[in-house]
Amino acid sequence: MATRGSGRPNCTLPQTKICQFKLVLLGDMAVGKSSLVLRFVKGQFDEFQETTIGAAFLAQSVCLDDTTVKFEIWDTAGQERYHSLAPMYYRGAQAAIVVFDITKPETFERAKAWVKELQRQASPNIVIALAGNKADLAEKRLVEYEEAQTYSEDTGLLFMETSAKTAMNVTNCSWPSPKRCQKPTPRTLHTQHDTGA
Ligand SMILES: Nc1nc2c(ncn2[C@@H]2O[C@H](COP(=O)(O)OP(=O)(O)OP(=O)(O)O)[C@@H](O)[C@H]2O)c(=O)[nH]1
Ligand SMILES: [Mg+2]
Repeated sequence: MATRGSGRPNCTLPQTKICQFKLVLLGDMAVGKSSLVLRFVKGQFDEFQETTIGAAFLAQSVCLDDTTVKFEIWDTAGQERYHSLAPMYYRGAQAAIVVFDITKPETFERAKAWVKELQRQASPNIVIALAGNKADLAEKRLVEYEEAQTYSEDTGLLFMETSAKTAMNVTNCSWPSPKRCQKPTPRTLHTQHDTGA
């Protein structure tokens, strides 16, 4: 979810382009979706992160070279009773991060179901990334890295193991961003001069 190495959360240089980027997080309950967002947006981690009700919206601007990328992040609720709301959040999204917990195989199966749903119902251009979260709990691992990587390769997903707790692959990695995505994605791309911003 974090940006590439050149990303800077606080832009000090004049930026020439602004790019809005809608990102949605999906996955079973308690896999760490909100924790990944909290780590990305605020650089924090909470051992007692509360379950999400419905969905939460967060925004984060990041500078990538000469572009200010405005991430619009929809952090959805993993509880089954909120499943029917999900299309509202992934509709129009340029990227989705489907999260599972490497210590809970059933969450990996749930992640596969989310990937199928996205591939059937989301925008055909959506970039899907799979995140095997809680990588810090290596001693409790029940989903092997290779298994998730092979599945991702076969299904055409980006794959990464993460830890919201240690910030592994959250703050300096190649999560989906307009530059990472091969497909043409930005919903709006214009100069500050154009907008008067
Ligand atoms: N050890 C460890 N714990 C984590 C990690 N990420 C999240 N947690 C913990 O896992 C629990 C659930 O995290 P959340 O971020 O609330 O999970 P969620 O996917 O948003 O859950 P819902 O909102 O119910 O769908 C919390 O107690 C977190 O502190 C991680 O990378 N490592
Ligand atoms: Mg949550």
